[in-house]
Amino acid sequence: MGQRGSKQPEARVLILGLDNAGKSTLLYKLKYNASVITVPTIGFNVEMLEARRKNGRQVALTVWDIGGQRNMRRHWKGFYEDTAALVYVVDSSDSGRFDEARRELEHALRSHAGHLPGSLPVVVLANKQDVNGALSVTEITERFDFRALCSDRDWFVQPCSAATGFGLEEGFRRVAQMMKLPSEAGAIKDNIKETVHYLRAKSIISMGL
Ligand code: G3D
Ligand code: MG
Repeated sequence: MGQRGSKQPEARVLILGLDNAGKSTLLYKLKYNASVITVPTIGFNVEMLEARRKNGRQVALTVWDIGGQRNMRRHWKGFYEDTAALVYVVDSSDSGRFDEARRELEHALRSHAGHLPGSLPVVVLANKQDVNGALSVTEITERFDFRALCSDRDWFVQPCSAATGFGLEEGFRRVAQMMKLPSEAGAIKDNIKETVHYLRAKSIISMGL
């Protein structure tokens, strides 16, 4: 494998989901093990995380958390390239928005313009499990009918709570295990530059948290 063989593998992970699903809260809980006060993400947040693969090797994940408001969703496709796994966050306590959440996931997986590759693994994070009345993984799996939605992809539904941290590491370990690593090391960094360039061109700026 030459010199690059010893380099820690890198991969890009995309977090999508409706606004208020808990995407930013879980990203910062994982990164800093801290509960942060979030504001709706205008644009995106990006952080590096580490996760372990089945073979014991660490993988460096560049995790993109994209704003989920209605007017941001049309920009989701600007982030699809070179993504190794999709994390789709659902607010398990807000069943009134399940249809909308399912529709947006379906659109991301199936839309013709710039769709995600058919082999891309999907990990659904059934977030806010700490909330009274939150639906279980079984109920959510039925309501979303992931079997039909994800068809031939590898997919998995992980219960979690960004508030307590429960299930988050398991979820990302699953992500690291399911993804196929890009063959070229360093490709991710180039891709960040390209994406930032795309967003600048479209005048989408990151307000961060
Ligand atoms: P988003 O990035 O998907 O838009 P945020 O969502 O991370 O901004 O979270 C939206 C709201 O949900 C925040 O509350 C946040 O604290 C809350 N939240 C996120 N995850 C959980 C969780 O697991 N459990 C509970 N109980 N709340 C969660 P506010 O009140 O600041 O709007
Ligand atoms: Mg956010």
